[in-house]
Amino acid sequence: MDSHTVFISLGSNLGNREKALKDAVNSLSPDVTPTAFSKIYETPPWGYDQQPTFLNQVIRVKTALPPFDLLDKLKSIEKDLGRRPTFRYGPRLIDMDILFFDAIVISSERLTIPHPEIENRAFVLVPMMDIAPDFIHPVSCRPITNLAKDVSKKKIKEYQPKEEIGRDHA
Ligand code: A4P
Ligand code: MG
Repeated sequence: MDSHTVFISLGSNLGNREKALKDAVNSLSPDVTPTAFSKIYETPPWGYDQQPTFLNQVIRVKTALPPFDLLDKLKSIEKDLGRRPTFRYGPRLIDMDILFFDAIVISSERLTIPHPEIENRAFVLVPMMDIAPDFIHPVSCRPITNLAKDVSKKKIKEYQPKEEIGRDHA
């Protein structure tokens, strides 16, 4: 079976945000295997600013699922974790977006790959820098390091996971 390399962005700004990211990652198996994790970042809301700050993370995964099956899997995880429909760019318990899928380009109503807003989102580019700075955007042909130069990183703060802090002091 073909194994694909995929980058997925995780975001949460409601409830226990750190737990939501962790639960999302733990729900991926057995079809989807995480192979790299960025740090977690606290980021100001983008697109609609009257809402709480987000935690964001990007993970690299391996999977044999084709793109639309992976999308269905991510949407069903969002639902299982209790995400309720809100509005575009609005608050959410968990959001899982496919950023890149190998070097595939898809433009359909249900799925656009690469994700169309990557170039405008520091909350995606900063975590991508942690795990794949040399990855080349298959449409613009620019590496992540180069794309990251064009966004303001001022308000993107590294987040200290609370569970790790708890363990350190146990
Ligand atoms: N869809 C198309 N392409 C993709 C893709 N590459 N990955 C479709 C995932 N889904 C994709 O998504 C709506 C539909 O997009 C899906 O049903 C799928 O068929 P959704 O997640 O249900 O709705 P949404 O998230 O409200 O809309 P949208 O336009 O996807 O919003 P975004 O782009 O996800 O933005 N600010 C910060 N700081 N951090 C964030 O994480 N997130 C958002 C949401 C806004 N502001 C944010 C953050
Ligand atoms: Mg989304």
